Amino acid sequence: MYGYEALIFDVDGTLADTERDGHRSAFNAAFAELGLDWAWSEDLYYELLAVTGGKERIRYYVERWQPALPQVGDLDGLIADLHRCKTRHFLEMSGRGGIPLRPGVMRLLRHAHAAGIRLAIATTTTPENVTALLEGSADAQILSWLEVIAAGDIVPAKKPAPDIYNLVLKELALQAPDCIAVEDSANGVRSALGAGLRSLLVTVNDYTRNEDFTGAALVTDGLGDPGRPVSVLQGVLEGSDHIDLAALDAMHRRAWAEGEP
Ligand code: XBP
Ligand code: MG
Repeated sequence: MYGYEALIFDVDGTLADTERDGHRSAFNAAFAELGLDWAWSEDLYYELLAVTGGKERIRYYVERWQPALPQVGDLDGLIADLHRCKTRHFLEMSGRGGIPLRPGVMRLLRHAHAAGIRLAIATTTTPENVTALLEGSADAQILSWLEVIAAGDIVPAKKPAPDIYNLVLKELALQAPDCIAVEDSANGVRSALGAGLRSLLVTVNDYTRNEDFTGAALVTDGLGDPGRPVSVLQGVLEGSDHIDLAALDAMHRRAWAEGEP
């Protein structure tokens, strides 16, 4: 029926707008709880998003904005404590449904599952965050549809390294031409392309809209819905005015046809 067998979704920024009011708020709550006068504004957090992984992001912040801190002892321990605290805050927020899925996500997941398209997650975030987000904001049965949830520290190198997508392909026992990746950020694009996933949809958000998506097959402002057409920022949208299984099939065929000698 379709020329692809699996959809591989990123989480933060793709399934839901988790960063500005989710993760950023959780980081700030952790800083306050541990007695630090750090506060990540929306603008500062935009700069910090250049680094994926919450622990890595804290370390980047310390190195750039709190250079005197490492002299006061166990920095690794402090980062670990802060991140555990931050994750607890994020789980409380997302687990109670505080972070809704983006428009079209439930529709696309349901239709893909019904059509026998295999589903997987490739994310930098902590695995528990994925479970809490989907249980809190969607049909918890989605978790049973996801064959693979590859998340966080399960790989040695986080996005933009390709490790997490290579792991998902291995776990699915599929090749890159069998799959479509859905991302939101330049780091995610580089990770997917690095794993050979040419068939790559990017649904931008406020934080990522102006990033470089060179190599992505299609860039839109979201998945849209029937009666809620998407804006196309890069590439060609065929077969529909929003992202559905047929539009993804047209994108997939074009992505792999263009690459042929
Ligand atoms: C986004 C990330 C994550 C989150 C924070 O992941 O880089 O680090 O910002 O989550 P993706 P953690 O876009 O790949 O879903 O603090 O758990 O890392
Ligand atoms: Mg993302």
